[in-house]
Amino acid sequence: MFCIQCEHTIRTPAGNGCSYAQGMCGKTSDISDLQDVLVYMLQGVSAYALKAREFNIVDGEIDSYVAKAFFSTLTNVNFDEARLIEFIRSAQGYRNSLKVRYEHACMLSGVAPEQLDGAATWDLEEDKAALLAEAPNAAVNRGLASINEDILGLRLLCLYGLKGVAAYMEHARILEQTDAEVAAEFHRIMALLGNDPTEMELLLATAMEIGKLNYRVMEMLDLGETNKYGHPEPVQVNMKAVKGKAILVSGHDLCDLEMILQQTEGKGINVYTNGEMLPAHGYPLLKKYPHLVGNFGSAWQNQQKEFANFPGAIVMTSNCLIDPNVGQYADRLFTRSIVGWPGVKHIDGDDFSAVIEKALSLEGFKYDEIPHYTTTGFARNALMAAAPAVIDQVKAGNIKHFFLIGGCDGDKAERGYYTELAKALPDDSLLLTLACGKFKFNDLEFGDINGIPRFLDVGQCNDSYSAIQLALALAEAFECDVNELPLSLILSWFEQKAIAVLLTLLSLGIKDIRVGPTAPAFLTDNLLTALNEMTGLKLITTVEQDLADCLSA
Ligand code: FS2
Ligand code: SF4
Repeated sequence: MFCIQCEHTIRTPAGNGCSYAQGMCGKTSDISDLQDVLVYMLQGVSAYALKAREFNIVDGEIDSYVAKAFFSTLTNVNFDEARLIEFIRSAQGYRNSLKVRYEHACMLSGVAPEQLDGAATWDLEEDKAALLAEAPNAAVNRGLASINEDILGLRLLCLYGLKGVAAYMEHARILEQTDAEVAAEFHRIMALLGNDPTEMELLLATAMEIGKLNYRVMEMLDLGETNKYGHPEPVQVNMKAVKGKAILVSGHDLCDLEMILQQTEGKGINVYTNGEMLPAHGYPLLKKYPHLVGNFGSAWQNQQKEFANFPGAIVMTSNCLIDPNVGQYADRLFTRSIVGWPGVKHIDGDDFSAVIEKALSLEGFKYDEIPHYTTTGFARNALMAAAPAVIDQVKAGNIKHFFLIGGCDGDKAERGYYTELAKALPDDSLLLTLACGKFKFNDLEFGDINGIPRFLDVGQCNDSYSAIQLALALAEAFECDVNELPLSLILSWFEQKAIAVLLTLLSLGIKDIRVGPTAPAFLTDNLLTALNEMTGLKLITTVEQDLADCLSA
């Protein structure tokens, strides 16, 4: 195995990457190798999806399938061999189907079909041993002997960024948002990466194209969520337990939460959000359910302790899942969609009765805890509604700086930086946040500036789209470039969605972003220097230093 896609990756003086029997996330070498085979096979599907488009052959089912299957290879998503083998099997079938249709169209048009190579020609036996035997040919560091590490690093920046895009495409698809042009661009980049490009300029340009593609996908996702559930409104969310039977819903998919809320109505079960599901409380058509009682727990890295203490059923609708056997709650855990863990019950379709039965069979919370609240719901519309007042306060000199501190959470001690930074922000600044990194400080009190809350939770990681809209609106109001605003972006990364969002921000020309707690291990020193020169991207240092630099910029 060789995997280097997340911030947890093993770093040694001899080199970076999880390459032993098991990754830091708990992924076995077999799972890692099967994921490599799947990704390479999907690149072959994309190569033929692209050729087929030359004859206007567009298969929406296959377009959606490629993004969904690719999503299953993100960090902390799918650890189930059988599911991955099934994904590979289907991918091969789809690739063959597109190839036949493409060649038939060529024949009808009297042109010779192009002979593709690499993943597009891969014929695999479908048993596990045969698939694993092919894994070295699919490994993300294949051909390393013939390229330098900077090229590999850029390929991986693109591959991992595109994984994040795929995840958002799948989230958008569930909300009935698909787009054939987006799918075509996605296939183009998938196929390109499957051909192991070696030119640095091409790869850098591709990274920016991935960022732009992701911006479009986040826009689709925003549309899907707001069309279906309304525009989020600021809301206080109780973070303490309420007496009674309970279901905990984690991950990003609002549709799953809605179905669970509908199916538990009148059954005496309280529903809680966890992790990235917290912003769901702001959506009018979700917060109307009185039995959506609050948020339980914090970010993914704490789930083994927090889920073990949750006396009800737990549903993982998407990332981040970690080993449920450690906390011994696997028997009351349910996975959805692309998520999988061997032995954990997977819910296909729309029937959550198994979850409800499990919740009813468990004790639930015995007592009400003293409530403690956080606020969420400052997504696009709420921010835009607040923008005129914010602009007035900026003009009056009462708001002097905006900080966006967001991204992924994780368990490294260095991440305490983000808590300390939030605490150290000057009183005349606003703190916007998003994604699960907010749990580092969203239980703190930040007060307000003449009625404008200083702490603004914009939403999930994909709601970076809303934060970008606010930045653009402020730049327009002050007739300046976004980079001239008193705005500092200080991000925390862990997994591939964060890479996609970072590429989006860079592709929009946003400069001087700080990222931490450590540099992505797949980026070499040369690449970090190049990105710094191009965009001002830099690593976090100390709270005091970074704050001083941000405020003096
Ligand atoms: Fe947090 Fe994990 Fe949102 Fe990331 S729940 S680190 O995948 O997607 O952010
Ligand atoms: Fe290692 Fe992260 Fe890959 Fe897991 S996902 S094997 S922790 S690099």
